[in-house]
Amino acid sequence: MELVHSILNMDRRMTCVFGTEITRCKHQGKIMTSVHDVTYHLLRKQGVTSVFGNPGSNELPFLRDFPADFRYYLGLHEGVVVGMADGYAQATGKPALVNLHSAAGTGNGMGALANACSAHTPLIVTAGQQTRVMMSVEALLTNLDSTQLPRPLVKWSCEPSTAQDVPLAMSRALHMAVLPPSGPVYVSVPYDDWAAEADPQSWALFERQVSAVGSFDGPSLSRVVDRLNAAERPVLVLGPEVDACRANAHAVRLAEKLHAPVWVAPSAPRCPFSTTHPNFRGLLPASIKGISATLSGHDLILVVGAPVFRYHQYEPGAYLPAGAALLAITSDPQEAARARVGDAIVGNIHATLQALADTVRQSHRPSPTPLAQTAPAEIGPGLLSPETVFNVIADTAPRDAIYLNESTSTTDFLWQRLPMQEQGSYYFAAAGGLGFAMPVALGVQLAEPSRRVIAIVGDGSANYSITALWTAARYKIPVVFLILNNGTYGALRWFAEVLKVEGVPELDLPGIDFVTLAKGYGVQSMRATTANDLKQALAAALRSQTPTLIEVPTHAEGF
Ligand code: TZD
Ligand code: CA
Repeated sequence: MELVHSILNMDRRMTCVFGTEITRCKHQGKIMTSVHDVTYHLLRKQGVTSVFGNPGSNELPFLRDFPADFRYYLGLHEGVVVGMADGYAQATGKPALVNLHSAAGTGNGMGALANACSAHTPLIVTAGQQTRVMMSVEALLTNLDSTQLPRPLVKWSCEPSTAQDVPLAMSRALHMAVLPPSGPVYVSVPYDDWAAEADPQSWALFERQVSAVGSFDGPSLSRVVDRLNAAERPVLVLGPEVDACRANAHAVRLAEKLHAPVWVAPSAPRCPFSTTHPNFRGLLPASIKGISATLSGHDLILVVGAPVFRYHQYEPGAYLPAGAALLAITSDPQEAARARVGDAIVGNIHATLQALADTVRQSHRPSPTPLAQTAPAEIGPGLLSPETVFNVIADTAPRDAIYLNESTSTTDFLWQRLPMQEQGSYYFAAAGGLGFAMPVALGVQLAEPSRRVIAIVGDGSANYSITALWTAARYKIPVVFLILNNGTYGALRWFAEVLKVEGVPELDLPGIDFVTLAKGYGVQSMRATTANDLKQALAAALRSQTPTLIEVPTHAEGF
């Protein structure tokens, strides 16, 4: 009696929020609300109505009667699925939902999950599990040790112990993904759970708000402000979190008040500071020695929203230049704790940058002089140089274009030549995993329909997620894919020189025709062999409402 009463109670509450769905359940002769319906309603109320997925039998019960106000984006490989969701979540700043097939689908998505984990992307990755009674005999498609499988690339993972716990697990996942430091989480759901009857009190989850506050208290802020005011030659090093939390304008104010030069932290996954601002200096090199050489002469290095530091190539040296102190501000306690040098403060980047920009004293030292303009590249006979390609892009793309970079050997040219002035203008794989740019471009374009997204991708990288082309065509996502085809794994040739390694087999990839591949997946495509061809093709692609692939044969400079 008690139970019936509370179900009816829930029914009344749910009728007002569920509308037609609950009515349909009643027509089938029973008053019940399923875990399925409660979970969709939770997602709806929390603002998550896009699902990025690739289904199998374990996932079909979750996808049953897919609600009309939700959107499902199909990726043909899980690297594309997770990448799309990563781009969507990064560009919206909101969590995105992924649905993968059991262990195999999760495994296929894990390269992309490594990038999302390093980028602190709030992703809720769900995977269908075998039905509960068949899990113990390890029937086909059982996800063994499901909560261990995605670790350490997720902050939290769970397989609810009862069907009634699924909405709570999903609610917890939504909040965990977003709370700082944000990041991916994983929920494995046995497929028979979706049809089970929901806990009558599930409605209490629908509108829960869970948030973290955290700006500096007065004394902590004063200590940082005093150090900045006392410094004679301060420098700012800005990381991806500044762009992710949309604090770009506060970073500009801080740099302008301090008259400080600004470097972008190494291996940058995002662009936190306008590359045309007079204080902008460039992208820091990714080696210990290179960073201390570049920052030498400064007495205080303020790092905001980046680890100290995301090194790549090993070139030993002093971790800091002589006479320099370092102070880092990050939202990630792990980043703060693992740095080898300097002090660190864990806090909210947006609030902190705002407070610092409001509070530091206006400096009277000379402000940094703008960098000299990069000379246009010489256009000689033969294959185009990457420098020319970037000049053409800079001349042709709109001011607020969004760039995805996965042309690994030309990253320095990109940073020197492409103007990136707006928040959210640049994305690069935060863990260095290839297969990033093409799917992430799709997610970013879905999130930013009024801006143009240009994915600049090497011929090697393009193959890891080539099926993103089909998804682009299927949903008419008008990304421009620019494939720089130098016929080789250029970055590995460069690295072989750094490591003094000779005789490595198979670094070249001759004979891939991207124009034909694109056509096969339903994407319009062309090959551009001169600067003029490229300009025409890019301008036409940017006018188009559908995706375009432009293949540009380039020479592999220096290899
Ligand atoms: N596999 C994955 C998933 N991620 C990786 N980073 C690599 C392999 C190793 N790798 C790099 O780090 S760069 C690179 C590889 C294979 C070459 C990429 O070649 P490309 O670009 O044609 O895309 P460049 O400009 O020729 O280097
Ligand atoms: Ca290449």
